[in-house]
Order: sequence, then structure tokens, then C-alpha cells
Amino acid sequence: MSKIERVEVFVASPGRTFVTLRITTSDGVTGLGDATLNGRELAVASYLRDHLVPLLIGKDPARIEDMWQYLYRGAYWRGGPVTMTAISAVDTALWDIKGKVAGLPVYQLLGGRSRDGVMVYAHASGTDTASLIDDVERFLGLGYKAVRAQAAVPDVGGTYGVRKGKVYEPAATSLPDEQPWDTEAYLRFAPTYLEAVRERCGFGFHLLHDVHHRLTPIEAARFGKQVEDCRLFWMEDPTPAENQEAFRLIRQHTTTPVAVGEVLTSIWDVQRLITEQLIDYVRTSVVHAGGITHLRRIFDLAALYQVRTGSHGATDLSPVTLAAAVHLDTAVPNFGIQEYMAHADETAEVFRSGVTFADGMLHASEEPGLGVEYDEKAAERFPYQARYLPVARRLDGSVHDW
Ligand code: CS2
Ligand code: MG
Repeated sequence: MSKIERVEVFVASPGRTFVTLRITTSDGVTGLGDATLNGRELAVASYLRDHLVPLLIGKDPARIEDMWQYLYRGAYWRGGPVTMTAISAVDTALWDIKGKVAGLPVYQLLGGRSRDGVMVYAHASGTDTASLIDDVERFLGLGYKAVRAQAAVPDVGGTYGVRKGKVYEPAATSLPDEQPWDTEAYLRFAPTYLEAVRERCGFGFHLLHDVHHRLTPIEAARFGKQVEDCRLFWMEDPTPAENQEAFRLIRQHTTTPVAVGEVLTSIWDVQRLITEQLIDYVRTSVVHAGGITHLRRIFDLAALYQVRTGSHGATDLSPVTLAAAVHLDTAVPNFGIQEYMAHADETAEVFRSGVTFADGMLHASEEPGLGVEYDEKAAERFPYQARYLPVARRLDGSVHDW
């Protein structure tokens, strides 16, 4: 029987910081997992190196479900982003290995192809409405069928999602950048630019918007109602999701579809949101919600309630996560959409991925496993750099959700 012989944890910053797990079996088969948790990367690296690696050596890599249960229940202190990101990385690496041993791409292990390609959405942004519209048109010109739109709110430096340069990277400072936030200014401005995008670019594509946890339930209800004529594909994270009940109020006031889940890390975190149909898309990801094994469970629960998938795919999720996501997206019946932000050029120097983009869709690699390789020699050129996500503060100085 093959055994787990070596487990390596790499922390490097090729374009941004990624934590990557590589498991090697006694048969010389390797598997990769993404263990990146933006702004808290070293916590997961230590959880893996100091606490999980000793448990993995000598174990049977074929027993993926058993390993998941062993790491989840065996921790006693279960759940949360650090623990679940570590478990996700191990799980994903074992699926990579299983695919390589079987000689099949992972989507074939998940039931085979349900669709020809995986529709993705791009991130358009602008410092004002005009530059946002230009960016939306640019992505439509590249063949995207779906585009997210975010514009800077005048005089509010802390607006989420406005790209500076080629790649959007919010974790940009060696200590958290404290940014001002003004909800009223956002509520006055955001509907105007979403309307302007529809007016100029039409309704022939999916338009998405990320509120990024910043409204109260009633503010979110008002926002959703106000933008109904924009026919958004979704409004994302309209209010913080710790209080799942809050989404009932939003539901009562608007038909704008709701997407939640990128910061949630288990099926229990989304159970009521799904079973009470408080959301339309679940955004949990391979890297933060327990890997392929657990994310498949979440997606299957969602399918029972006609909730579709819409996994997180920002640049702080590595090419390993993107590849695993596309395999899952290719196979599951209730696929909705996949977030896709191009990584920095330096990232591609370290991660070789078989995922391809064409005609607004991503396509999984046909190679056995995930179809990603990690070049640790190249990674040595990009030593770890501590970076933090910003912190938002209201105009009165109190902390707000960034
Ligand atoms: C965002 C992310 O992609 C999204 O929908 O919410 O950019 C998020 O801000 C980052 O992943 C945080 O690290
Ligand atoms: Mg988001």
C-alpha cells in the first residue's frame, strides 16, 4: 500500500503571498493543495507544519474521506478559517494524487463532465463611472459573458474593489491600511454607476456587484430594491453573514439575487442560508471550505434548494484552488458561475496550470489530477512578504467591515 512519505509547505510571494502544500507518496506521486489565507498566511503554514505534518506521514493517501474526518473531528477544536484552510489543502492534494494514480483529471472522479466549459466573471473597476464603463467594455471585448462592476465612491478612499494597475490586490501594505468608509455616499453613488453600465453596455451580459459586507440588512434591502432594474446577476455579501437570519429581511424586500459565502468555511455556516433559500448563489471555495470533499457536500445541499454555485476566485486564491474549482464546476449539476481574476505574471513563474480560457469560459486540464505544478526553485526568487488586508473605519472613526 502506498503511504504519505513527504509533506512540504511552501510560503512564497510571487506577485502575492501563497501557501502551498505538496504531498509525496511512497510511489513518488505528488499532490498539491492551496493553504493561502490572505493576511494570516503564516498561521496556516504553522498549523500544517507544526500540527498536521506529523499526523500525515505514513498514512494512506487513498483514504481521502477518512483523512477529512480524522483532521476535522480529531482536532477537537473544529472549524474556522485557519483549521479549514489547512484541511482544505490536505484534501485537495489527496484528490490531485488520486487523479494521478487513476490517470484521470479530477472532474472525471467527480462524475464526469456536466458542461462544456465553466462560465466566469471578470472584475471591472474604475475610479469613476466613465473609467468603469471603459473597463466593462474592455472585458466584454475579451469575450467575457459576465462582468463584476465596482467604482470608487467620490471622496471615499476606502471603496472596495477598485484595481490599481494590472492586477487587483487589496492586501498591499505591511500593516493594515486604515481606509475611510461612508455608507450613505456609497448608497447614493453605486446605483447610479450600475444603471450607467446597463445604459451604455446593455443587458446582453451578466452584471454582478460586490457590496463586500458593508450594509446593514435594511440598507441592503433598500439597495437591492433600488437596483432591480439593473437586473444584476447577483449582489454579493450585502451584509455580514454571521447572522444568517439577516438575509430574511433582504429577501422580503427585493428580487435582486444574493450571493454569499467566500468568508464561510463549512456547510454549517451556510446551512440556513441554503435550506431557507435566503441566498441564490453559494460562494464557498475549495481553499477555505474544506477542500473538494467538503465543498462538494455544500454544493449538493445547495442543489436540493436550487441554490447555484458561484465560488470565490480572487487573486489571493492560488492557481491550485482555481484548477480544483474548475474541476468541481465542470462536474456539479448546479453550477452558477466562477469568479476569475488573472494572477500576476510572477505567479505563473511558480505555478504551471493547465486551466485555459476561451470565449468567456474556463476549461479544466485533461491531465491526470488537478493539472498544476509548483516550481519551488522559482519560488525561491519570491521570498515571503507580510501583507495585510485594509481595515475600514466609518467617518466617526469606528471600525466598519472592510
Ligand atoms: C472579493 C475578494 O473577490 C471577491 O469577491 O470579496 O477580492 C476579497 O476581498 C479578497 O479575496 C480578500 O482577500
Ligand atoms: Mg467578494
